Amino acid sequence: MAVTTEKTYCRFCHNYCAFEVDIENGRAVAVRGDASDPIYGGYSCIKGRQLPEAHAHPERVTRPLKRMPDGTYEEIPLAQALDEIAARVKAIAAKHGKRAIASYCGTYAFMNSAALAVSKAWHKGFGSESYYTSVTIDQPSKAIAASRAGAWSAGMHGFHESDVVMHIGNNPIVSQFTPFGGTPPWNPVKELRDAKARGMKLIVVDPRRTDMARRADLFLQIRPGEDPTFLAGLIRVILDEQLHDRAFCAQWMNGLDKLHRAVSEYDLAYVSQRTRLPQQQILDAARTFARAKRGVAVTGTGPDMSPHPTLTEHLVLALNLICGRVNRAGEKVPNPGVLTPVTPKKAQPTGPFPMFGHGPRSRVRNLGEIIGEMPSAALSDEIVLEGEGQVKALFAVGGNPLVAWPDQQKSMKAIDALELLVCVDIKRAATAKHADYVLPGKMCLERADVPVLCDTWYEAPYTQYTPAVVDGPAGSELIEEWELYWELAARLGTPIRLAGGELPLDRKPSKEDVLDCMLAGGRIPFREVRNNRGGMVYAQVEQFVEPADASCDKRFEMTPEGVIEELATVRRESLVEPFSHRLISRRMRQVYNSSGRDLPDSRARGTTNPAFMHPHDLEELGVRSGDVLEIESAHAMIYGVAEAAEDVMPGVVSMAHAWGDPAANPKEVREIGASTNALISNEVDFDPITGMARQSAIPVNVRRAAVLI
Ligand SMILES: Nc1nc2c(c(=O)[nH]1)N[C@H]1C(S)=C(S)[C@@H](COP(=O)(O)OP(=O)(O)OC[C@H]3O[C@@H](n4cnc5c(=O)[nH]c(N)nc54)[C@H](O)[C@@H]3O)O[C@H]1N2
Ligand SMILES: Nc1nc2c(c(=O)[nH]1)N[C@H]1C(S)=C(S)[C@@H](COP(=O)(O)OP(=O)(O)OC[C@H]3O[C@@H](n4cnc5c(=O)[nH]c(N)nc54)[C@H](O)[C@@H]3O)O[C@H]1N2
Ligand code: SF4
Ligand SMILES: [Mo]
Repeated sequence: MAVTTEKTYCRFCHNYCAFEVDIENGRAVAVRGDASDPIYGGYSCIKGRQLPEAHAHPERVTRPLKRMPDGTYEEIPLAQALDEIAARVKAIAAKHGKRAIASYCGTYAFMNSAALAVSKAWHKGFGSESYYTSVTIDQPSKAIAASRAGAWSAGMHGFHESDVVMHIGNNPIVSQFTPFGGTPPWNPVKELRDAKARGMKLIVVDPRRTDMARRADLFLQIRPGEDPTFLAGLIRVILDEQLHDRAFCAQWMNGLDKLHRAVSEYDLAYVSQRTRLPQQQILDAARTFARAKRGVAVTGTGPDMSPHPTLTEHLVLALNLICGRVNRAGEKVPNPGVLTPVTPKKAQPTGPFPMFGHGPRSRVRNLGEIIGEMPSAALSDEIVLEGEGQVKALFAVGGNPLVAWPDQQKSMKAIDALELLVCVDIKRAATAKHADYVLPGKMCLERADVPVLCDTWYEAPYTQYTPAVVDGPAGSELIEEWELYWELAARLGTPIRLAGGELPLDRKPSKEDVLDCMLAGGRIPFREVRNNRGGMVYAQVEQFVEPADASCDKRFEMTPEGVIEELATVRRESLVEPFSHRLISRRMRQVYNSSGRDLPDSRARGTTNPAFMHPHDLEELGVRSGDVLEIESAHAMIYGVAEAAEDVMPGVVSMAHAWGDPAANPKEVREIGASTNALISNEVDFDPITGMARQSAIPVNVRRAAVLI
C-alpha cells in the first residue's frame, strides 16, 4: 500500500502546530512539523510526535461503553447509547428542571473547533444555564479584569515590535501558552532568539528558574503568591518616579490618583520583605519596563491560580496601561483576525463592560455567571447540594474533573451523587471510570478543524484548515464532541442556533457545514479558507488603527469596585505562616494535564509528577531524590516523589496537577503520581468573583513518608 503525505495540524495541545502526516492504509504512520509553514516553521514537541501511537493506543476506547448494574462495562451501538442518554436527559429535566442538566467542557473540547459553540448553543436552545468549561478554573481573571477596567479598542502591543516583555508566572517554552504580546508559543525559542537579537529585554518573574528565566535579562525569583504585592510595588515606583505615560493617563483614565494612593503603602522595604526580592531588582524591573518605548507584561497560570487572581490581573493591566502600551492611531493592527468578523479598531478605551454580577447565580459562596458561563470551581457544590437547581446529570466533554477540579474529595462525592454521567473521552480516564456512558471521541487526525480560538492570538493574520486525514481504528464507532449535542437536539427537538442560523435537525450537517454556519460573518469566509491546504498568512487582511471618536467619553476605570479594599486586605495579611513550604503549579513537557501519561516516549521520561524541591530543602528533611514525601495542607495529605531541582526557590514545592487517580491506592504514587487538587479546599481562599480556589502557592508541610513506599 502506498504512503501518501497530507498537511494537517496537531491538536494534542492548543498550540496547533502545522504538521505533515504520512498515511498508509488510512492510518498515520509518521508525523513531523511542516517546515514550510510561515508561523511554525516545522516546530513540534514530544507529545505531538506521538500522535500515531496515541491514535492507535491499545487502551483507546473505540466503541461506546455502558455501565451495567454490576459496575462492569459493555460495548453498545452508538445509536442506542444516544437514544438512552436523550431519554434520561428528558426524564431528569422533567423531574428536576432543566438546570439539572450540566455540561463541563474541558481541555479537549477546546481542540475541536465546533465543540464549544455547539455545546453552548445547545444549552441555550435546551434552556439550561448549567454550562461550564475549564476556562473558569484556568485564567478567567484576565477577562474579568479587562471587563472591570475596560479594554483598548485597538488592542495592546504585540511581541514583534516590543522593546521589553515581562513574563510573570508563565513559561511558554514548555506550556506553549502565553497571552497576546508574550513570547509567541508557536516557536518560542526561535522567537526569543530573534527578539533578543534586535535588542528586546526579557524580564521573568517566577519562583522557579524556568526555561524562560534562563533566557531572561532580569530574573526575579519571587515568593509564590506574592504577585499582587510585587505589582503594587512596581506601579508605586513607576508613578512615584513619573515614568508613566502622563499624557495617555491624563486623557484616558479615571481614578489613577486613587490607585497611586492605595499602592503608596507598598514601599520597597515591605515589597522586598514579602516577595523575598532584593529592593534593587524591584527597582530595576520597574525602570526597565517603564523606560522602554513598547512592550507588555503578561501572566500565566502561576499568578492566576494563586490568591487574589482578579486583583493581580487588574494590576497587570494597570501596569501596561500606565505605560501606555496600546496601539495608537495610524498604526497597523498586528492581527485583526481572519475567521472573526471585522470590528472597528479605534484609539480609545471601551469603558467597563462587567462580565460578572448579572445572569444566573450559583447556589453557593455568592458566586454566579462569569464571562457568560457558570464557574467550574463551584460545580461540585452544585451537584452535591440538594434543593432546587441541583445538578443531576453531567456531560464531561474532553475533561477530567476528578483530577482537574479543586477539592478532589468533594469532586469524588459529586461524581458519585450524579444520576447520569456521560464522558466523551478516548480512554477510561479517572473520571470516565465512573461514567454511566463513555462515548469514544474522534481524535484530532480523524477530524476536520480550523483553529478558531487562535484567530486573533497569532501575531499575523494566519489560519490553517485541515480535513480529516485518517480513519478511525478498525471496528470503531466514534463521535465528535459537537455531534453529541446535535444528536441530543435532534432527539429532543431543541434548537442549536449559531452565528449563521439554526443547524438543521432533520439531517445531520457535515463538520464543514457546522463550521461554515458558526463562522458566518467572518472576515474571510470559511469556504475560502477551506480551499487552502496548510497554514497561510492572509496578506490581504490589513487594518489600521482609527483615531478616537471626537465624542468619546469612555475612560479606563483604574479603581473598579473592590480594588482599593482588596489592596488594603493584602497589605494587612499576616506575614507569619504556620506552614513550612508553598506548593506551586507547573507544566511538564511530555504530558498535557492528565493526557499523554500512557504514551511510550512520555512514559520513558517518568511515570509520576515529582515534587521538585531545592536540594538544600531536601537535605534539611533528610530526604534524597526518589524518596517519597508526605505533603500536607490544611485540607489533606498526599504523597509525592521527591526530586532535587536547583531551579526551585527554597521553601517551595513545584508539582504538576492532574496526575494520580482517586480510585487507586495513594501508595501507587511512583506509578501514577498524585493529584495536588486533593490538597485544596474550594471553600477557603477563593476569589470572590470567579470562585477560583487557591491552586498554587498552597501552604504545605513536607516530611519524609512515615512508611516505606
Ligand atoms: N491544582 C491545579 N489544578 C488545576 C490546574 C493547576 O495548574 N493546578 N490547572 C487548571 C487548568 S489551567 C485546566 S485547563 C484544567 C484542565 O482540566 P480538564 O480539561 O478537566 O483536565 P484534562 O486532564 O485536560 O482532561 C482532558 C481529558 O480529555 C481526554 N482526552 C484526551 N484526548 C481527547 C480527545 O481527543 N477527545 C476527547 N473527547 N477527549 C480526550 C483525556 O483522556 C482526559 O480525560 O485543570 C485545572 N486544574
Ligand atoms: N506540556 C504541557 N503544556 C501545557 C499543559 C501541560 O500540562 N503540559 N497545560 C496547558 C494548560 S491547561 C494551560 S492553562 C497552560 C498554562 O501555561 P503557563 O501558565 O505558562 O503554565 P506553566 O508552564 O505551569 O507556567 C506557570 C509558571 O508559574 C509559576 N508560578 C507558580 N505559582 C506562581 C506564583 O504564585 N507567582 C508567580 N509569579 N509564578 C508562579 C510556575 O513556577 C510556572 O513556571 O499550559 C498548557 N500547556
Ligand atoms: S506543541 Fe506539541 S502537542 Fe502542542 S500542537 Fe505542537 S506538536 Fe502538538
Ligand atoms: Mo488550562
